[in-house]
Amino acid sequence: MAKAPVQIIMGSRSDWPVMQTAVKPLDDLKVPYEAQIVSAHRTPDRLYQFCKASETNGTKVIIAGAGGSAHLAGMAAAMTWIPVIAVPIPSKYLKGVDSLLSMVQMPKGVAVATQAIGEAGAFNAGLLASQMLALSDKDLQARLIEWRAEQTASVAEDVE
Ligand code: RP5
Repeated sequence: MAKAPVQIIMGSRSDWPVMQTAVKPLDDLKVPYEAQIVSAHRTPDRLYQFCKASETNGTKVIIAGAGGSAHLAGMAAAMTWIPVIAVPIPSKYLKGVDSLLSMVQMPKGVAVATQAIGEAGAFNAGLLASQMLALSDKDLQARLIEWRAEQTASVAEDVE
């Protein structure tokens, strides 16, 4: 069955409050997505099935959010040629620096597009996914250009 072009995965339901922020730009830009829990260490078989299926089911980009020793994005990127955008989830003790370093320090040969820690990173992940799809979708490209113009127009010059 054909899937939405943007597939959002996260290691735990506890990641959803942060990962929901990725949905905002996707909704604004009318980009279809689906979200589910896939854990690299708790549900490795689910991750394998998800990655293998992604190569033939219409998935265009994967957004992966995880916290702690966050191997979800790297493992996903290792198992599919579909591009993977990573969102480091803030963690209890190390505040997401552990998640960030786990994601951003990928060894040469498997690419992961790591974003900032937390909500800003999740939002930008949705935005980046939209920009990637806009390369081959003129209507989305137009919506993206308009969205950027509105953002620019919303920034006041005055401090008060
Ligand atoms: C990671 O462990 C998840 O991505 C989550 O950020 C973290 C904690 O998970 P829970 O203990 O809240 O399920 O796998």
